[in-house]
Amino acid sequence: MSSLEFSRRQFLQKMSLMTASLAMPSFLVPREVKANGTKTPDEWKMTGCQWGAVRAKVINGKLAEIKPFEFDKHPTEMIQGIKGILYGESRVRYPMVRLDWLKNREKSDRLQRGDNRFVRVSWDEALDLFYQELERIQQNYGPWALHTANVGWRSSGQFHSCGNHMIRAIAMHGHSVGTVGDYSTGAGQTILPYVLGSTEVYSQGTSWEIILKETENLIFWANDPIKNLQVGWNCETHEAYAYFEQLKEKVKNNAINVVCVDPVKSKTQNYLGCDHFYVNPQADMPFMLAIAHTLYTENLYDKAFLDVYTLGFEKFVPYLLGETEDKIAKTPEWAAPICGVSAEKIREFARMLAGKRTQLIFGWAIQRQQHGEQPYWMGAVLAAMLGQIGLAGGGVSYAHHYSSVGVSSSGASMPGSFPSNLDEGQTPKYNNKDYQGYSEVIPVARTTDALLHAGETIDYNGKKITYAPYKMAIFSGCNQWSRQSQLNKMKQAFQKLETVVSLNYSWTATCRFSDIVLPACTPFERNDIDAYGSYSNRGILAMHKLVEPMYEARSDFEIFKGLCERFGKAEEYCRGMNEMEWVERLYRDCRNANRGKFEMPPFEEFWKTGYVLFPEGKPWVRHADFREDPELHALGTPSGFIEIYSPKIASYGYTDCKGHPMWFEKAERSHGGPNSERYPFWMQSVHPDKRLHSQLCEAKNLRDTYSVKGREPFYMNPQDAAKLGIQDGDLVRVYNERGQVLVGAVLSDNFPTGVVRLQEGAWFSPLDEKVGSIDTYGCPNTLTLDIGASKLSQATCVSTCLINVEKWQGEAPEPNGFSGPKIMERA
Ligand SMILES: Nc1nc2c(c(=O)[nH]1)N[C@H]1C(S)=C(S)[C@@H](COP(=O)(O)OP(=O)(O)OC[C@H]3O[C@@H](n4cnc5c(=O)[nH]c(N)nc54)[C@H](O)[C@@H]3O)O[C@H]1N2
Ligand SMILES: Nc1nc2c(c(=O)[nH]1)N[C@H]1C(S)=C(S)[C@@H](COP(=O)(O)OP(=O)(O)OC[C@H]3O[C@@H](n4cnc5c(=O)[nH]c(N)nc54)[C@H](O)[C@@H]3O)O[C@H]1N2
Ligand SMILES: [Mo]
Repeated sequence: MSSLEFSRRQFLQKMSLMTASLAMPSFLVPREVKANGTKTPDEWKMTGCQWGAVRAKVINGKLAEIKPFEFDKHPTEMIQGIKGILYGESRVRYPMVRLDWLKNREKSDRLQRGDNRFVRVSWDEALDLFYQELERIQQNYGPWALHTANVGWRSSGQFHSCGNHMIRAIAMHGHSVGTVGDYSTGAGQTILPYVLGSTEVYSQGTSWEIILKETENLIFWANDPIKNLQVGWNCETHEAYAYFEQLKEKVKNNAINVVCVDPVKSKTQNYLGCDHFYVNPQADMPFMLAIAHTLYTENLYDKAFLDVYTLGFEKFVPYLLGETEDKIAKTPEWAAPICGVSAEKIREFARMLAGKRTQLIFGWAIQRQQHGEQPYWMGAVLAAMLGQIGLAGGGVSYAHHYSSVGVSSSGASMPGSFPSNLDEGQTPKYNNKDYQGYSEVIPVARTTDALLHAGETIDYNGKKITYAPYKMAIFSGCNQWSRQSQLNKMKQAFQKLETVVSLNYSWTATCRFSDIVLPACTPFERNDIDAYGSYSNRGILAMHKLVEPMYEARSDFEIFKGLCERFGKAEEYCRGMNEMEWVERLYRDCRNANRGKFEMPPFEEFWKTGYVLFPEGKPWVRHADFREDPELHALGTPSGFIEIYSPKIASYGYTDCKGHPMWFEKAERSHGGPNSERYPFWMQSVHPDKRLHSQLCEAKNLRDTYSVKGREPFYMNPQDAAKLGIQDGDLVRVYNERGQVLVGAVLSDNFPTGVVRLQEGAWFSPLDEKVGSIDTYGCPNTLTLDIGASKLSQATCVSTCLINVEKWQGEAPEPNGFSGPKIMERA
């Protein structure tokens, strides 16, 4: 029997189990049921989002109930936030224009931006204003003056994916300044192509079946998959959780050694009941170097592997032994005071790694710090020294916490998307490509610096970038005033902007700090199609419109079509097709692509059923082909081998990222590091447990389950709290020289002393528009540091952040972020 047949059979068994144990899919419920007076079959619609596929009950045009799709055995509570988004107070209801901007346009008083005073205008007026601004910018300045900001986590759905609509429509009009990189993995995705030949962070990883079977030491390094697998880039299946159940069982039976290397006892560590290995924040590098030192000096490393598969180990060893400039041997004794782990424990850890089949699995927060490239590079070096890269259940991964990576791929083709680029032969209305010496792109995390240091040139990944002094910016599918660090600095930077346009369905801080705000639909107010499973390619999902667009909301497609109409390019933009024609086209193209491999029903049937599921793929080992034949399957690095030393990076001559992985001190670091006397706590701003970044923060029904006195929870160690007279549930002020937030204390032993947590994505809610005013809900980026990780990646450094905390005294201002704009009469 071929393995494909085998997996098909498994799949069928799985499906029959599923239908036996769960309620029948509603479209199969016979008509008679209706007569019994129970649920009307067509009340339940199928849709999905990054939090999973759902069935939704709609009564009289209103969403009444949400339940997970039967295939999803590990749904997340987040889906209950859908109602909170649709019907919450934060909806953008109408096109809105900032009071003073409406009066004075580009000459408006920009100090008022963020005071949240807006005037309601008609759609026609809003789109005319938007269009006139594009004209003004292209005519008076040129492409360098317009910034089309990098799209963020938008909503899933292949047709309506809003960033594509913005990018294509703006490109129909003229050129602009874009971005490179992303906030998630800026440092990792830049360094790893030099080291392992691909970004690794967005790659399929060794299948969980194989890890469960072969791995003896499973190390979750700076990683919290149980928390982070709740969401996916496309509609999430949550299949990976089934393997975590098995893993938990194995841990219980002592059949595997699982260790979480993390300052904090994570949700994953608590769930698995596995070992927790504490390391000081931002101090993984000294720990890792000392492990390498031990492996080397105790002869526990795989010389043969290094010889055959890697380059440059001999250039790295002198640094390890203290034979280079710094004259410091990277011994466990050297590392211990920095990383907070005793020399003996470091040695034990190194010996443990070397003794068995070891799989290292890194999360991403560890590279969202200053010099964030180093621990990733060093992770590959450690794995190379252990010699197990490409073996079943061994080696290194940088993605198993993300979008069900490790669930093997069905191999089916997934639907394409609405194009973000112009079609062949299409040209913009203004085809001016003269950037006047400014760069066409900026590293995404440097958008604030670009405004404040316009005209300056910086290093970036072997190139030079000259910041364009852009005058107008457009944001869609991202929440710039949530994701970017050091928001008080951004308040200053935004004063340089003449015009800011935002599209959203919720009135985020980004809307508040804009001039023109356009109400977009939620994904629950339009029809779409999505991939089910971002890496597993498990199936294809119909996203049925649940309710009609509320208030005056329009889909991004309709909004940008309306914009393109104003310069005669609407037909070109939409290729003459409407929403359902596009959805059907994307399905049909996908069906054709799968012909002969996977049969798919005709569109009408798919749309009625709501989904197509594909059988599981074959388990797979990452880098196995490279191990088998390193010449035939050479890596994408300059040499084709794993580069422990990179001649290319060394040739850039950067002081903060050199030819091999190294320890660099941070601008600020807790536990005795720089600035820790003044600000004794390291603040981590990890990804939220019950949100997707800032999405769902506005869903009050969900927010009420975790907020403290209406504020974002601030997690800290009980002893630290006791010393400061802080009790669980107290309001506290958290501050540093960059800002201050008002949040609610939650005391927990999961947090060691000196470590606190404020989750990413808490809505920025400054008391007023002035620089420095207190944030009344608690966005961590009010406090984080806005510097580039290094000259190599220029990535975000949100994890390099120290703060202080005190109990709040007296009256507290109400949280002001969720209630939309202050609606004014036209001045
Ligand atoms: N302190 C700190 N900061 C961080 C991080 C951290 O760890 N710590 N992490 C960083 C990371 S990894 C990331 S990925 C970023 C995330 O940053 P973002 O990607 O900006 O985060 P989201 O909150 O998902 O923002 C998406 C926005 O798109 C809107 N939206 C959704 N669907 C649609 C649509 O169909 N049309 C339109 N027009 N709008 C839509 C949503 O309402 C939401 O406001 O944050 C970064 N910032
Ligand atoms: N629920 C939920 N899941 C998500 C998201 C979400 O918003 N909500 N966002 C998705 C996105 S866009 C991304 S980018 C990923 C983010 O994925 P990650 O960046 O991997 O996730 P985080 O939760 O920020 O951090 C993971 C762990 O790293 C630890 N850590 C932080 N700093 C250090 C350090 O210096 N050393 C060590 N050893 N450990 C450290 C933290 O304590 C935490 O347990 O998550 C994805 N999944
Ligand atoms: Mo991310």
